Amino acid sequence: MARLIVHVDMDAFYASIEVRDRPEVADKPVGVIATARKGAVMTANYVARRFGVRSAMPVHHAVARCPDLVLIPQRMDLYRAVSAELHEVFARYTDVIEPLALDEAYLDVTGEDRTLADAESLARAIKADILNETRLTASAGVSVNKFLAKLASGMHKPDGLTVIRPEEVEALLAGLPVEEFYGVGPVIAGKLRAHGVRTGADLRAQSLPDLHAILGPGKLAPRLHGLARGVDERPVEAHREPQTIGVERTFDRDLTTRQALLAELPGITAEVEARLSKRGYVGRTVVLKLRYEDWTPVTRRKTVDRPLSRAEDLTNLASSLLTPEVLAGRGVRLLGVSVLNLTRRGGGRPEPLVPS
Ligand code: TTP
Ligand code: MG
Repeated sequence: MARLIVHVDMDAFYASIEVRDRPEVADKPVGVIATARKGAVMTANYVARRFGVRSAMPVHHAVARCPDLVLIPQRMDLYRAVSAELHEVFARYTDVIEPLALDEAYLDVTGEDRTLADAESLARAIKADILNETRLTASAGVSVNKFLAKLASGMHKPDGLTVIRPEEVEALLAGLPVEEFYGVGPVIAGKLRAHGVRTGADLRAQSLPDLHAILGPGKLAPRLHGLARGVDERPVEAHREPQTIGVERTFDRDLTTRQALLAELPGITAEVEARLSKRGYVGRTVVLKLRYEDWTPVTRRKTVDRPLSRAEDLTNLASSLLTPEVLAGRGVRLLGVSVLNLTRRGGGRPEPLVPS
């Protein structure tokens, strides 16, 4: 039975929600920003994208490109709530849902006697439900594996519905830059390009030993050898374990003393404890994260022998990481504590499907 995968990705997610709730900006370029003064644009609506405004662009660059840009501070709780509504829709169509982000998920809709055309109909129905219930548009991609489904969902944004059929794969991948293949970041792309491998067609021309020679002995060579042929066996993982659970707090002003930062820690770690407990995890590594006044991040971590989850323990560890050397005499805009190396607490409740 061939697998049938749908990838759903909301269009300009945060910005679309803000525009939905403010009809007066519907035709204007809109960017959503973090509340910190010197943040970057989190995302922009498609009107703003025509001016070149992009996610992660510093606000002043965005405004230079698009002087009429309407800047709206983020409302993360609202985006989480909308994400939960999306997951209610998904759950009507399949139990096998892998969230990738608040606005993005893979759905495995494989079924006895089901064809790609059936999966396309399901994707159309999912998009219609989402539009009815949230007044937002999604783009969906439908194909026989995760790589191709995700590629498809990005092909006709916004409000796209794209099917990639096995017979179309070779022609479609031939012209694709290597960066677009799953797992190829800037470093890997550099290695490939240094060997003249720039496109999907170049990639497909490499034998597995060729790829091993370029990329080393690991799993990457066989993975790319498969992807170049449209093969991707990764399952849709409905209960993927979270890598990290944590809380960050952005301040309205710079905190300049260690004392002031220490005073913020208990509130943050109490929330981390609540999140760990709700999701049923404990962890062995505590990460302290700061952003200085210019938004440069710095992190420090410590791993202990026995898993932790209590706020008091997290506060103690985080305090010990908050050294004068880390503070460097600078103002701090953001403070965060997260826990990694997570394991399930004995008898903990299962992981919810919606990421937090
Ligand atoms: P994306 O799905 O990457 O982007 P998008 O939904 O805004 O636009 P589209 O999918 O139509 O291209 O990310 C989802 C949300 O995640 C996005 O609305 C805002 C947030 N986000 C950031 O905060 N910072 C980032 O750098 C990116 C890429 C996204
Ligand atoms: Mg999106």
